[in-house]
Amino acid sequence: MKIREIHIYAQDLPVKDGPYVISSSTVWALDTTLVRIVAEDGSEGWGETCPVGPTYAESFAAGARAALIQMAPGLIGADLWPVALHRRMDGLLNGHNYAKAAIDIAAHDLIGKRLGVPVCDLLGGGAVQDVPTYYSMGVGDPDETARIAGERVREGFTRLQVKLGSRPVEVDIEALRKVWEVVGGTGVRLAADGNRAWNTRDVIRISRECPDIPFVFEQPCNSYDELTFVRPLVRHGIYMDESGTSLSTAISAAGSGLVDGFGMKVTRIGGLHPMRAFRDICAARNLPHTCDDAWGGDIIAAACVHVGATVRPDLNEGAWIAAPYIDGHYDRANGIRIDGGTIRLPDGPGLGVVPDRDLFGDPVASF
Ligand code: 0XW
Ligand code: MG
Repeated sequence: MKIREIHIYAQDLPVKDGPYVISSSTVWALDTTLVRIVAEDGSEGWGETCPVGPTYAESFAAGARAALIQMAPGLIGADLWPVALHRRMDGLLNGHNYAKAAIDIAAHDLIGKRLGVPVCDLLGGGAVQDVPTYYSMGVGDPDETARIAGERVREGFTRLQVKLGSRPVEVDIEALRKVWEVVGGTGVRLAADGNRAWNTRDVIRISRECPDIPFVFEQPCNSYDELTFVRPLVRHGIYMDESGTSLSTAISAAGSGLVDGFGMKVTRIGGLHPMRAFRDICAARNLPHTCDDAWGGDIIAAACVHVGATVRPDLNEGAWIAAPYIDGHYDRANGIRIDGGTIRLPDGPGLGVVPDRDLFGDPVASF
């Protein structure tokens, strides 16, 4: 199975009821990049990558397209199987996982469609049909955040993420308290996501002032080193998100006991093939993790849900998708939707979604 053509598309995704606010960005619309790969026999697969603005991670939309355009000519004629494909991509460009992920996802979709098997089976086999997800509440007024938290728990979400940071730490503590007043005792799991914003002083303070709230910190500080400093000084678990920039970093964090789990992004780690290895490393160390991406439409959502279906259930912190913030679907019939706190694994081979290509207009580049 070899690549015959690669087409790259750009698509605007306005944020429904925007903006979505996190400590590192306030976003009203996202600029997503889609990839369509055509194999020698004419079969097709789709990939996607969508950084949530230019400041969340070391990635941005135009960078994704530039990296794809850099690699694409050298990928024509390349083998689609992931081991060979990743070696080829690494031989064409150093780093830029988030762009390579779009090719990796398209290759998995194409191979699955061609073999007639869902992507979760290519990743070792799905364990569930209904994949858990979680709800992420943007940085906002503490009372409003608590109100939304209660609503989501009533809808069936079993995990919530509260976005915090980039404001007085007292307000963050107030938000955590108010959320817990509403959802404490429901069994819901809580992540306090600072998205790199806090300094070590504030992380220590939050932990000391909230000993009764069983949240986990998610990426509280900016760097791997800061997480190392703060680790022995807090009572709460720590999950790594933005600092987990590669399989190598994740191995170090898991192997040294730096973290209690991960918020992992399929595109940040380079796609479904490295995500599979990450999943198995976490299982070997009993570390819970999510299978998310930063943003994106039905293609990236389907990729997250397929890998999310293969995670050991007791370690599965959910597949986060941007669907609640997006109007419409690329695939009107089989688009990925949340229902009562879980996401049904799509039927059909490959990713189980087939985008309506007319939505995207002409490719920005074709090879
Ligand atoms: C909640 N997410 C998965 C989506 C936003 O892009 C941020 C991200 C996170 O956990 O940091
Ligand atoms: Mg996070």
